[in-house]
Amino acid sequence: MTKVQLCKGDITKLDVDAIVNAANESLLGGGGVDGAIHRAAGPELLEECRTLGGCPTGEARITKGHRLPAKHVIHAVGPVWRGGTANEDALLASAYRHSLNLAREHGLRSIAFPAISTGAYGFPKDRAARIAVTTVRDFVREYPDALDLVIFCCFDESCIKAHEEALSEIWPDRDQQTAA
Ligand code: AR6
Repeated sequence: MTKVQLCKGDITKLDVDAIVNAANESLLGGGGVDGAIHRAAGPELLEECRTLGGCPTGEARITKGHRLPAKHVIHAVGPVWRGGTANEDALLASAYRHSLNLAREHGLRSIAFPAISTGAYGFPKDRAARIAVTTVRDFVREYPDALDLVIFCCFDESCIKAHEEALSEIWPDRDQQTAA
């Protein structure tokens, strides 16, 4: 059974097998959660990212966690919001799905997601939360033994609220774990 946890705070502090980064196609760092992850992981992360040659929108790449408590970073590239008619929903779902598949392929048991695309990339938070929750739910139903824990890590109250609503609407029968 995969437990699902919603937590508020800084994803760089989480001691899990992988934290997911909301990266851009260059994979060479940026602001927001990407900046925070690179600062906390140290320059070795950027060095490793340079070897990857970027990543298309809707996909993800895995690196080590370097100086982070997390063992790995999964760098997912979500879409820039362009009003909803540029395949944004499918691309966001794909970024989550690729991240979950990478975790499974590497035998990782715990993963924490930030709210990909909802900062600099402007994706509406409620809509993004519903896509995040649906994609994780579908993965967990398909691979119930792959993961022990999935964390949705929110940085602010509006993100928490969006995920709480999405979770109770879309995945009421999930295995919940209360925040530590
Ligand atoms: N821990 C958890 N969540 C965080 C943290 C943190 N330390 N810091 C910010 N957030 P954003 P995007 C939340 O802008 O929209 C970068 O420059 C934030 O509140 O980080 O996917 C990249 O290099 C928001 O809810 O990512 C790209 O160029 C969420 O993380 C671009 O921004 C995502 O906000 C990607 O934009």
